[in-house]
Amino acid sequence: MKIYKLNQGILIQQNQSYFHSPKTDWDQFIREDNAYENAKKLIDQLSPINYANDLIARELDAPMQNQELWASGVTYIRSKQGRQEESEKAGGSDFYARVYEAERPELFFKATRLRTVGNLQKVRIRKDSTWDVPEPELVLVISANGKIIGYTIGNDMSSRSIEGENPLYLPQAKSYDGCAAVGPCVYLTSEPLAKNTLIKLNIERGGKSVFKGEIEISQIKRSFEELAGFLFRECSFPNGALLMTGTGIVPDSGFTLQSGDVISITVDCIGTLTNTVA
Ligand code: DO4
Ligand code: MG
Repeated sequence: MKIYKLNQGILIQQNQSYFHSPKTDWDQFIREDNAYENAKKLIDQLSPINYANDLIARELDAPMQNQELWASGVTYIRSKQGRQEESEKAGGSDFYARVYEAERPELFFKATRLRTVGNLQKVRIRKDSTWDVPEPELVLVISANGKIIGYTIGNDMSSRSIEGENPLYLPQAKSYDGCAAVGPCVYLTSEPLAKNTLIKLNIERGGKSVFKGEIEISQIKRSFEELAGFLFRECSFPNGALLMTGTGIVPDSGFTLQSGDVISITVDCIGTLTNTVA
């Protein structure tokens, strides 16, 4: 089942049918452990609509209201390698190897709703950065009690020049206006995702693909429950939280994003998140 956050209320998609609930509050919906069962109950009270595409075109919002967006780091071997390369000169590379193996994962605060955009909106590159990449990531949608209730797609926009200069600059490399995109919807499920679920990235420039990559979520070093468990250890989230699970796709060092690039991230069971670089 897929849930789209609208400017007012939500749209529920079950198979090919859509149901509109204009009064459902996003925070109230996301904070509940039984969001999936609640969505099913809502469907029982509603009639299918035939204007879903129109609603999505006019009203679609990022699937986030008063949730904080957090992110996990160095959860795939490719991220560890990319980070070790970029920080070699600064002498920071050892930290990435250590965090990859450590019991405690790297978790960092990414953004509030203010700095996050939804599907088809513009992500940004910092003006003081010279080397920039998107990070295509599966995002856990977590209830107030710490239960994973669903999944969405995220883009953890990252400045490799700033992070590579000194790992202590991570918050500046990662958090700025337009630094994150999430959407287009939340895939609500009571089952774990299939291990062979693919995260696919395509970057187009002037109508031509300039980078393509894909990774299976089975390649992640840690379980999703472990990441969510660490996040909720000492932080409370009364409206639930979103947690990016890390990137397994890092373009080679010759690649940097440019204004006008179109970034599309696809996870088949969720959809495609598309954003243009401002
Ligand atoms: O260690 C820095 C950030 C890592 C990250 O964002 C990722 O692995 O996805
Ligand atoms: Mg990342």
